[in-house]
Amino acid sequence: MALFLGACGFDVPANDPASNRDGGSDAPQPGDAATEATADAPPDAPPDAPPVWTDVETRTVPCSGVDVTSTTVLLVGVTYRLRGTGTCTVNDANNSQADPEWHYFNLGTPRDTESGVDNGIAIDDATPGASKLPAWGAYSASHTYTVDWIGSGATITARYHDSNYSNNNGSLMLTIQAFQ
Ligand SMILES: [Ca+2]
Ligand SMILES: [Ca+2]
Repeated sequence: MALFLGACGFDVPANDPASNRDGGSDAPQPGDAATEATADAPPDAPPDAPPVWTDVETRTVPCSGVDVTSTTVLLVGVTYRLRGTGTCTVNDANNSQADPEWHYFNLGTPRDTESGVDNGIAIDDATPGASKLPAWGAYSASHTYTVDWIGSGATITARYHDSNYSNNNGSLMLTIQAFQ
């Protein structure tokens, strides 16, 4: 057992002068204490504020289908949150309303898609189609949705997807949140 511990550095021959300076586990040494003081905050320093989800950029996303590119660069591999909210008009003939994922909710059962297009705010996807990212989730009467989004070391571009932009009015809101 002693040989094993010695190999691991927890036991030092009594005649080794090094044991008087460092490596002894039974008594604090000045070198150890200094290292710990550097690594840890002083006892009387105020604690760091815990990180919280913080809005870093909020942009208007017109339902006319124009691209909106963030000024924020989302760091690669870092998890952010995107919050989409608001309502706009996606058919001015029947006043069908839309939010970041759903539409028609003011006229009947909320619809996810229309004419083969998944209506809603898409990120980094310029082409309306049968699916998009993100999927903002189940219908919410508050019209507010939050999803995680992993940064790719670049800005993000939002675009409202619809099968027919000619009868749209208004805009939605997109907020980028960072845990900081
Ligand atoms: Ca439309
Ligand atoms: Ca949808």
